[in-house]
Amino acid sequence: MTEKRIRTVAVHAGSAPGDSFGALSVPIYQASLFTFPNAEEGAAIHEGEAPGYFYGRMGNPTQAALERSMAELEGGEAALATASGMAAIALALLAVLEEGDHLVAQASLYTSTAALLDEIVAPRSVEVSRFDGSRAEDLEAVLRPDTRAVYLETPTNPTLSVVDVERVASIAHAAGALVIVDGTFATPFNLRPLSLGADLVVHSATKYLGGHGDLVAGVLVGSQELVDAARWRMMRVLGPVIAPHTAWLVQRGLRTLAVRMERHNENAMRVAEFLEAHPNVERVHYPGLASHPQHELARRQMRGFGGMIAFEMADAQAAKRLVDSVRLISLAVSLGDVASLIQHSSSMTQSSLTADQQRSAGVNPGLIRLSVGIEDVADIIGDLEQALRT
Ligand code: LCS
Repeated sequence: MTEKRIRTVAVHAGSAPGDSFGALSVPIYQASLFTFPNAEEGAAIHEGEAPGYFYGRMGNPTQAALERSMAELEGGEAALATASGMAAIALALLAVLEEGDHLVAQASLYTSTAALLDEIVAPRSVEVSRFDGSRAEDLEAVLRPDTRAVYLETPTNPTLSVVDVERVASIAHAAGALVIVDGTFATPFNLRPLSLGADLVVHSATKYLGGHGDLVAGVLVGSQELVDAARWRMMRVLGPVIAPHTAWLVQRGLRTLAVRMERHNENAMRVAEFLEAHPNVERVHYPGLASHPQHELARRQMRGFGGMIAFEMADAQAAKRLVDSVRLISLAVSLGDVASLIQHSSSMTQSSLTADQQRSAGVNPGLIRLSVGIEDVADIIGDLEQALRT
């Protein structure tokens, strides 16, 4: 997809169901059920042999508009919107894995995803092996004949490590394994994992896709076959459906995804450069900086480097003092909001990890995660400058 195309797709994708009085914005179908003209048609809709809807857990026209948008933005055949990002991840994994399968997962993952693997997936007879996602060359050694899937996140939460999706996909496919990528930090504006060979992309739409900190949602995108498995085998029995109004809010967020991401990318680059030059900051993790270990890969693989930065202060005390001193930037978890957000990782999003787990995930006591918003970058830098003086 060319530059021009993705900006246009973001604005127009998924619009225009034919019978909505010409409304340019997709209507919110606040309906849990849909009537049938007759028994034969009702049966055909249930069998998936005729287009249409029957019950809100299995789909809704507003949800379908969002799903068409995300499929087009990611370049996938189909999508399934869900009640949260964790629901999308869980449905994707459960749709793909069978008892007795082997799963290879990146060592460093968002904490709740890691907990899903350790506490829900592994105890149900799926063996989980880990590999360092920044070293694609290590993957081959952990793959086995029974490896069903490789699960990745890029860039990673919170340390912004970058995975070579194309290389991982070619190694995984050669061994007969599928590749699932959490693209939350990048969004389809900055990275399109399916075009690099991934089989499924999952997102927390709570973040950049919605973009305004006013909803919780998720989405998975991939082949019709995999998305059908997630919807008909997993959504049907587990039920984490997206509400019609939430689907509408995400769809509205997508309309401005390209302009927001351009500003997030630009602002974060400037903020990362400012932080890297500051004497009180020990280290900055941002894929756009030449000092990032996978900078060249990120340049090759991503349209922009994203709005997320991690940086290290001398210790937990200095980090806490900084997050307590910002005025414009909000002290909060989550990310991808139009407003800038900051958090102290080891005592917040990564607090459920043991000290050892934090260390091996690169979450040092002084680590701060900054979600750079779309405000005037001079004001963001000004706020950090005054907070770093305290
Ligand atoms: N994937 C990534 C990369 C995430 O960062 C999150 C949430 C999820 C999935 C889960 O999505 P949710 O169910 O929340 O929509 N990350 C959060 C974080 O870093 N702080 O608060 C939530």
